[in-house]
Amino acid sequence: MKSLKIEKSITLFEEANKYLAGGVNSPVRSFKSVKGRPLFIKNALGSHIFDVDGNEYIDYVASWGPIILGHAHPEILREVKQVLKNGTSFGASTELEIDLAKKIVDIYPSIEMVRMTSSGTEATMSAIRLARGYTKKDKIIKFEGCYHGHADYFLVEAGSGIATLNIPGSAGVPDNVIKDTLILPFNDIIAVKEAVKEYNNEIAAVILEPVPGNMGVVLPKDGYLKDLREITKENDILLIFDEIITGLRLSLGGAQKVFNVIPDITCLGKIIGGGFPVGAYGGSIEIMESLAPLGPVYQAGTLSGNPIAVSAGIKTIELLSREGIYEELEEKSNMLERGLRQAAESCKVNYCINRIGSMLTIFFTKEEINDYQNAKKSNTILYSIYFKKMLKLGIYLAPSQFEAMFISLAHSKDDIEKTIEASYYAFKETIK
Ligand code: HOZ
Repeated sequence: MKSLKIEKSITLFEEANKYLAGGVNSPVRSFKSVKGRPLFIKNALGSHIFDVDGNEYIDYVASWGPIILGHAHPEILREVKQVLKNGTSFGASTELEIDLAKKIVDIYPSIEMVRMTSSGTEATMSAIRLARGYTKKDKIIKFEGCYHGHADYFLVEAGSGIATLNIPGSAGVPDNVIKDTLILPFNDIIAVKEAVKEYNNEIAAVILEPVPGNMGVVLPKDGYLKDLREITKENDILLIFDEIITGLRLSLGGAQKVFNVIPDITCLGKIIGGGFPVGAYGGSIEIMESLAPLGPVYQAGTLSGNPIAVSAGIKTIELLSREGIYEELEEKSNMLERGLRQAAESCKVNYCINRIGSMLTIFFTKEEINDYQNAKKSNTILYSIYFKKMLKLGIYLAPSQFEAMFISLAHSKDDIEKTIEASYYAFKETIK
C-alpha cells in the first residue's frame, strides 16, 4: 500500500501548534488517541473531503454529525448566499427565527416553544439551568459516557474527547460545581430508581443522549427510555433528551419519535444549523416561560438565532422532509453495516457493531456494548491501526473509538462498496 503523503498537513500542524493550543480548536480533532497527526482540510463536496495535500477521502465524520445532506449541498449554498446579501448578524429579531422555531415545534411533539443558541454546549447548559430554575431543585442525573458539551457540571465520566483522551474529567472544575451531578451507568434502570429514592425531592433533571453517540454508538435497552420517562414523571423530575446528534438524524423527530418517548426538554444542534454553528432547546410553554424576559431564568447570546445558521437549518429541514429520505439513509447504512460485518467475520476480528439509522460504531471487542464500562473494553490500539489503514485507503473515520460514523444522503453505493472493500484490507492488517 502506498503511504499517505500529508507533508502540507504536517507543516501546517507545526505552524498551528505555535498559535493554537495543541494546534487545534477542539481536542477530538487532534488525532492524539490514534497517535497520528491531524489532516488539514481544504474543501469538501458531497460525501468526499479533500486535504491540503490533495488527498481525497470518503468522509464519515460529517463534521461530527451535521452534514446529513452531504457537503456543500447546492440548495443550502443557494439559500445561504441569498440571506448573506442582507447582512450577517443583527443581534435583533428576524422573521427567519420564527420560521425555524415553527418547523421545530411542528416536528417535535415535546416542543411547544424554542430558544436558539449558537452551540450544543450552550443548549444543554441552558436546559439544565432552566430545569433547575423551573423545579427549584439543584441535583441532576447524567450517565457515564454521555457527552453534553463542556459545561463544568457535565465534565465527569463524559464521552467524546474526555473518553478519547481517557481522562475522568477536566481540571478547572471545582468539586463544588459537580457535587450536584449524580453519575450513573447508562441502561441501568435500577441505578436510577435507587438514586431517585436516595435523593428524594432534590433532583431537578435527568439528562441523557437517548441514543449515545459519544461513547461510540450505544443503543438504549428495550423499555429503558420509557422507564426513565415514568420514573421522572412520578417524581417531578424533568427528563431532558440531548438530541444534538440524534435530532433529525434518526428521524425528522429524532430519537424521541423513534422510541415514542416524550421528554420535557429537548436539546438540538448540529443538523438544525445545516453545517453552521447552532444550538436550540425547547419544551412545553409552561417550562419555557421560566426563561427571561418572561421568567427568572436568564440565558442570552449575541449570535443566537443567527440568520445564516437559521436559513441553512430551515432549508435542511425542508430537504429532509421529502418522501423516502430516511428510508434511503437506512438502506445505505444497512448496506454498510452488513458489509462491515462480513469483512470483520471473514478476517476473524473480534468486533461489535452498534448501529441505529445512519449512526454506526465498530468496537474492537466481541462483547456486547451497552454502556460506557463495556465500551471502554474495546481495544483502542486496534482501532487506531484500523483508522490509519482506512485513512491510507481514502476513508476518513473519526479519529477516536468513542465516536460515530455518520452516513449521509450523499454517500453513494459505490462509496459504501469502496469502504467495505477497504475494511477487508484494513481488518486483515489490523489483526496481523
Ligand atoms: N460531539 C462532538 C463529538 N462527538 C463534538 C466534536 C468536538 O468536540 O469537536
